[in-house]
Amino acid sequence: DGDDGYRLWLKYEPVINASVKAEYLRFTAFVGNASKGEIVKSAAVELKTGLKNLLGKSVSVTNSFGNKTGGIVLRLDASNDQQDEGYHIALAGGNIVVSSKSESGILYGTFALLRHMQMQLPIENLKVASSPKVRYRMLNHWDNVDGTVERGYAGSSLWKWYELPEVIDPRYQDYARANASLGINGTVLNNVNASARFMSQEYIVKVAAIADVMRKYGIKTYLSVYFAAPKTLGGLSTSDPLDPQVRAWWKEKVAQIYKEIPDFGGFLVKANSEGEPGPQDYGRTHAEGANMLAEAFKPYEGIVIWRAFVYKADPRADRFKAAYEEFVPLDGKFDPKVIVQVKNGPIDFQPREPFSPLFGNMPKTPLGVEFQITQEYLGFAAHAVYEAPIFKECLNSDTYVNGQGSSVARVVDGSLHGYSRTLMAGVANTGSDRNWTGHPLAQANWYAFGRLSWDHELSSEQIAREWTALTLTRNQKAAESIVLLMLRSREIYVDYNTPLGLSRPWMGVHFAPEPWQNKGSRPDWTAVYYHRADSSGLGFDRTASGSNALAQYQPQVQKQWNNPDKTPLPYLLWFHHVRWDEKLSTGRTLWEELCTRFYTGADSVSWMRQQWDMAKGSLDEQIYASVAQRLEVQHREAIWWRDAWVLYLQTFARQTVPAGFEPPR
Ligand code: GCW
Repeated sequence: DGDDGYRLWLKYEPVINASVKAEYLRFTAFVGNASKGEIVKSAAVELKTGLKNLLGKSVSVTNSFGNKTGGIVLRLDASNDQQDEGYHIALAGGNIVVSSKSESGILYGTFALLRHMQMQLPIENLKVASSPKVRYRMLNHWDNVDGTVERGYAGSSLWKWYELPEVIDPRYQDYARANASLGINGTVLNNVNASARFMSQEYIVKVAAIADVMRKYGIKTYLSVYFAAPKTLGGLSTSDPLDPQVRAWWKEKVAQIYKEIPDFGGFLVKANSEGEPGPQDYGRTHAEGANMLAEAFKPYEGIVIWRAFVYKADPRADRFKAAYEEFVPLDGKFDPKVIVQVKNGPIDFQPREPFSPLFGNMPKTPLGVEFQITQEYLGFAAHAVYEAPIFKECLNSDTYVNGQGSSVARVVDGSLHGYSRTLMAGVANTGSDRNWTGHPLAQANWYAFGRLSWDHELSSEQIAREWTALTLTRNQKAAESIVLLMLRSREIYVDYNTPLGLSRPWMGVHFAPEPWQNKGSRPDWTAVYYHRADSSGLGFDRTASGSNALAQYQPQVQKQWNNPDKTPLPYLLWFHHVRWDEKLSTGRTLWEELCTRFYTGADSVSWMRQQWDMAKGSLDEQIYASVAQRLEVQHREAIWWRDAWVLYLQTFARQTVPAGFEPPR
């Protein structure tokens, strides 16, 4: 029977390495679990299932293991030197001992042990100590009440609102397992373009039913809120955050939620952004809006996550600068329960962006990072783009706010400014498709996000290797060629899609190339706003002679990017308007370099197809075929992108395609 991808990286396939198997069998006499807690219980069940499949052995779970040896012991241990959710795995007294201060830590340690076994790694000298670097590690679902998913490409929503709360789809639990196995501890169930309906009692009990499942896996449930709900749902005449009645409404609302969901995680808010209501509708600031909600959470553990994704419909403004301009002046004004959630880049999840200049510039406000796992600008579920390099590129960027070494990662993990509430969020790519993510390789992006939210120091390559081994194949050669494909996939995509720092050549559904698009309902919703092609050249001047967005960065960062001759090519057109005939560091002119990227990018998709084919025979046939076919789509569309750009830019550059490249069709 074929593998339909449902089991993700938790396949628990039989261990085939005989000596490793023999070693593992020495520790499968029992699973010892002295705790009555439901999260540890989930860990024990997971071990039982895992060992049964990995080793073909039924293992019993016991509460009284006394001096028994030859088992796996799950132990709560208050003196553990790891953080609350951290864990130790060690060989001790003839057992494998997974210990933590918390139940969640035990669950994470258990999954780490199972991962180790799935990878058939030796157990002798096993000694792991691990703690999460970030406290709130969460998925954001852009799922709507009607079951659609905004920017979702893997079917419809996982949440079946019309059946809840009575019907509990078993898939909720598998979703929770998959997330917990990566260390994800929070999920926002609904779209940030939020329906007020989620604040109704009818929906709160539905949400509570999902939260009951999540809780057993250490995952807290959150909701996105519609800021104008007091008016639209509560019947008040205003939603002004300084109005006492509005404040009372939210307090009651939060209390009502906690009655049903005692461990409710909190709210995520998109306010005064892309038409959503917010405090500015009443002349109030983002801080005043956020603090009102924070006040409602005072009696509880929950938090308020306030998004910084804002920009104005002003044709003369530079959208790049908007979030910084609105939020930096508010630094120090937010309630301690508020985290401001910042997209990795200043614009909007482009295939490549410089890091957002907000990072580092709000030292008194915890800043979380928001990555987009779903491939809105990365070819939907048809193109293979491994995203770990995108996430890492942002996290590794140096903001220089406290001198060299002030990476975005250190802002986000709190070590730079001493935030204790730290957050990494990923916009989910999951849906009702049997394999969760549509494109089989997109599972790796969910996996990579989760692993990095636990430990941002893991490398893209290490994560790709791990995921490939767990999910696709244990054949060394096949794995090598897949990992190489994955690691190069992002640069290839950028080359045929938005090379040299171009951005947003598409509008509307974000599917097709439309660099010529110059009319939209807003001036900043056109493609030409972003790439600025004209007869002299291409690119957005963000130096002092242009929008001067560069001034939002520290001088050392400005130095990297303010001189067009020295700006690394991947960022060139983000910051400079470059003449078509300008010679670049490659020895080619801008026009020649663009053509080279578009053509080699599109050609490289054939290379990807070859890489994939090398793994044929070492993979499940169904998955092999699904990816092979998607790569065919990708190849066709890469050529489409190439030709659209080249033909369009040619009308400005008025030059032919360099020798050696066939003319566009
Ligand atoms: O990228 C844009 C998307 C919108 C999204 C918005 C946001 C949820 O095109 O679909 O809305 O970003 O992040 O709020």
